[in-house]
Amino acid sequence: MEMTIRWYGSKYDTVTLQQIRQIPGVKGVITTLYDTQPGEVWAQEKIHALKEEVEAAGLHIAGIESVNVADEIKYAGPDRDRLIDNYIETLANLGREDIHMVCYNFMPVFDWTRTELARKRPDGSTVLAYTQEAVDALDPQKLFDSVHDNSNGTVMPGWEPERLAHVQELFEKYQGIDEEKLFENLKYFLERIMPVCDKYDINMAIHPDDPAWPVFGLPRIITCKKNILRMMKMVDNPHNGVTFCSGSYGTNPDNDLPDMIRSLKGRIHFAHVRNLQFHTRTNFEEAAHLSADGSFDMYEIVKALIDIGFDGPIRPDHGRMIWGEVAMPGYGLYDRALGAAYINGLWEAIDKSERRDGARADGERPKWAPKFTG
Ligand code: DNO
Repeated sequence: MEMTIRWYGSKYDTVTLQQIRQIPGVKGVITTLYDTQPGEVWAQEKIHALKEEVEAAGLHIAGIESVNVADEIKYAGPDRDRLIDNYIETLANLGREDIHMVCYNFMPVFDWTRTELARKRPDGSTVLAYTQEAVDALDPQKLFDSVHDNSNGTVMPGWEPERLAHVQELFEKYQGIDEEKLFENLKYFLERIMPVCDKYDINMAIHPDDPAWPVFGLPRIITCKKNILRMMKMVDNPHNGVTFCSGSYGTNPDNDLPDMIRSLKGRIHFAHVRNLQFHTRTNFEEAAHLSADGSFDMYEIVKALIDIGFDGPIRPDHGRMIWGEVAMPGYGLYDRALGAAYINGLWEAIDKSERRDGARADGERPKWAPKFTG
């Protein structure tokens, strides 16, 4: 695996590349052209400039999150072929710049959904949280307004004001789109983009729907093992893969995360690792990455990734807001840096003990030889 941090670009992120560079083990960033709208072609020069900026800070681009898919592709509107052509051109431009992993999602209208952006925890940190009751009581426009007003002056990914100014119209376009239709439209999209992915060796990594069930009556399909395996089979190309996001699939406690990881061997191209704390099935908040702080056994999640030989980019996911930081909710520096350190620690411990248990006779220890770097 390669440990990475998500970075939104110098115009949008409160965290700098220089800060990221000092997180132990991080050489790669996961980034995007945050000022492009879904459906627009990403010019190669713009991608190149972003790459140069990242490299000048001693880092590299380990992948893109996200190249967003236009709603019109998801609901199969009359303009979808032109929009898919644009997507293909963007992928080719990324490939030409030697970028080989693209995270995207196929959620209608809204990307990830949280109902609170700063729920206070007993230790004084604040976290993103979700209750179904709040979603059921809200109309979508209000939810958008509250996300917009509480993002500490940042724009939350997937909640772009330009697009969501038309929430009502968007909802109308999805009338008649059920799960089966959405699957069909995803298949159509993937079949059209696979040739360019093959040509430039681009791993597409679909992000799960978060939460992993329909919200506001809109269908959601990337929610569980059965559906994700269906998606892998329906376009059976190794470039058609997934972002394994523990915090998103984990919103449904019936999803056995280590088992899902094992069933996706070879098709996980990107991993988001984070923990949740459940109060009830439909009331949860985002915890620190540490197992003891939340509901998940993070050791088992990391172990499953190691067991399947996962070697793609991985990143800590949403962090708590701690130590007085003011940043995009979920995307501050401090708690994500702690998350990266914790995941690195789990990884090293599991990886080494598995290799050694397999390779060494009882009682034998490798020679202790601290390295001198000169
Ligand atoms: C939220 C993110 C999502 C994710 C997209 C991928 O923090 O995990 O916005 O990036 O769904 O397209």
